[in-house]
Amino acid sequence: MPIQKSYSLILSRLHCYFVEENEYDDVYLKFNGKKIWPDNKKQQPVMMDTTTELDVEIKDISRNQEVVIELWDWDLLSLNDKLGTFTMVIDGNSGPFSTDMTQNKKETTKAKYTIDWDII
Ligand SMILES: [Ca+2]
Ligand SMILES: [Ca+2]
Repeated sequence: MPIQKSYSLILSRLHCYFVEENEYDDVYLKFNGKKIWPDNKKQQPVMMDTTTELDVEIKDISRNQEVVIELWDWDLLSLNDKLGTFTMVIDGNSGPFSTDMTQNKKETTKAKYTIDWDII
């Protein structure tokens, strides 16, 4: 991959292998303290063994910059729970890539997710 000044990180798919709650999690993604997905609603329900298309672009990422994406579960009657984080680094290799979620063990015991991503 040619060396560029900055890159865009594309989140393409979210795989759910195990949900935290019964039947489904109401998930959304955050980056730098802001919700970045889904666009037009608070959360997206996902069930076990499913893949959800993402189509998120995060611009102006530099080489070797650590990008930490948070996966949250929305709750109606209690505080939302941070299920875990995906840590990605653009290291000069070409994608596509897959990154497993690091579980937030304070609030999560079951959730297992992976994100597919790429660089442009
Ligand atoms: Ca929930
Ligand atoms: Ca909660």
